Amino acid sequence: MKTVFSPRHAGHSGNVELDTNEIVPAYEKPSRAEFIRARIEAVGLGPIVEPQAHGLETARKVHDPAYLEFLESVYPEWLAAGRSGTAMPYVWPTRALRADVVPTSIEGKIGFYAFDAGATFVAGTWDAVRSSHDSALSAASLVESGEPAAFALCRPPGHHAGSNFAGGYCFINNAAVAAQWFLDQGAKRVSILDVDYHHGNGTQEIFYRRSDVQVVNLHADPLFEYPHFLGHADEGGEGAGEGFNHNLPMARGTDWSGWSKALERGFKLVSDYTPDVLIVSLGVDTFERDPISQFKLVSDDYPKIGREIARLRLPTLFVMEGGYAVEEIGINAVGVLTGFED
Ligand code: SP5
Ligand code: ZN
Repeated sequence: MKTVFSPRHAGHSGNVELDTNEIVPAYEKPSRAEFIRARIEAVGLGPIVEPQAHGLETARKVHDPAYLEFLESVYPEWLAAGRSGTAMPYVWPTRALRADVVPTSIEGKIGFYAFDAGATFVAGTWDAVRSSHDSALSAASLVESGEPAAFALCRPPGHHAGSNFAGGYCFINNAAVAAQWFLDQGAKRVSILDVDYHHGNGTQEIFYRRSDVQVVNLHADPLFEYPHFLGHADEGGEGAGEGFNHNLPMARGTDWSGWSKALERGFKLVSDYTPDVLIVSLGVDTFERDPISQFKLVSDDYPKIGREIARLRLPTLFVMEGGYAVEEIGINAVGVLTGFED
C-alpha cells in the first residue's frame, strides 16, 4: 500500500511536556515518524509520496473555524507577547468558569482552546499540523480512487483534538477530517475504529450527535488512564447519534487475549453498521514497552491486528495516531500494515 508522508512534520520539534512532576522533552517527537518511514522502506511496504496541499474547507466542517484560526496564530502571538520556547496553556475554562467569552490575551486564549497542557506549540507547529492534515486527505483520495487501502503517516496525531480544542499532542483531528471528506465525496456511512491506547475523546465529541460516522474506540479505561474524563462504556451517542458511538474500555495490564476480544467486538459493530469506508486511528501505544502506557501487546500482535482488519473487506484508510516506544514504533505500526496486506 501507499504511504502519504510529509517531512514538514519535523518542524514540530523541541516541544516540552508536563509529566507528573516535571517538564520533560515531549514524548511525541519527530523521530517517531522517521522510524516508521524507515521501517516502511526496510520492508518495502510500497511507495511513500508527499501530500497534495489542501485547503481547510473540510476541516472547518468538523472544527470551529475560530479554533483553526487560533491554531494558525497562536505561536506568532506568543512571540509577539515577548515569550519564547514551547507555548503551553496553564489554565482552562472548566465547569464554573465562562467558556463563552474568548480572552484576547495569549495565555487566556491558549487555555480556552485546550483541555490539557499536552498540545504545545513551537514555530513549526502550524506548518506540521497542516502537512499532517494534508497527508490524511491525500491518503483518503487514494482510497477514494480505488486503492484498497492507504496509510496516512500523520504527525502530529489527531484523535484527542475536538471541534474547538487541542490536547494530548493533537491539533487537527486528521481522521475526523478524512471521515467528513469521504462523506462529502458521496459515502453514506464511515466507520472510525480507534485502536490507540488512549480514548479518542476528540473524535467521539465531533461525531457524538451524528449517525453518518460510527465511532468505535478500544482503549484504557478512563477510570485509571488519560484522558480521564471521557471514554466510559455508557457513552453511546446523543440525539441522531445515539447508538453510533461505542467505547470498549479495558483494564490496566490488558494483553492480546483481552485486547483481541475487544477487537472482535469492535469488528462486529463495524460490520453491522455496513460502512462504505473504514478509517483506522492507528496508535501503537498499546505496546508492552510504551513509556506512557500500561497495556501488554507484543510486536507479534500487530500483524495479527492488520490481518483481522483485512477480513472486514472494506476500503481502509490507516491514520497514524500515538505510540511512544520509538525504537519499536516502526516495527509495530508497519506490522499492522503488512499484516493487512498478507
Ligand atoms: C495521541 C496520543 O497518544 N496522545 C496521548 C497523550 C497522553 N498524554 C498524557 C499521558 C500521561 C501519562 N503519564 C505517565 C507518566 C509516565 N512517566
Ligand atoms: Zn495514545
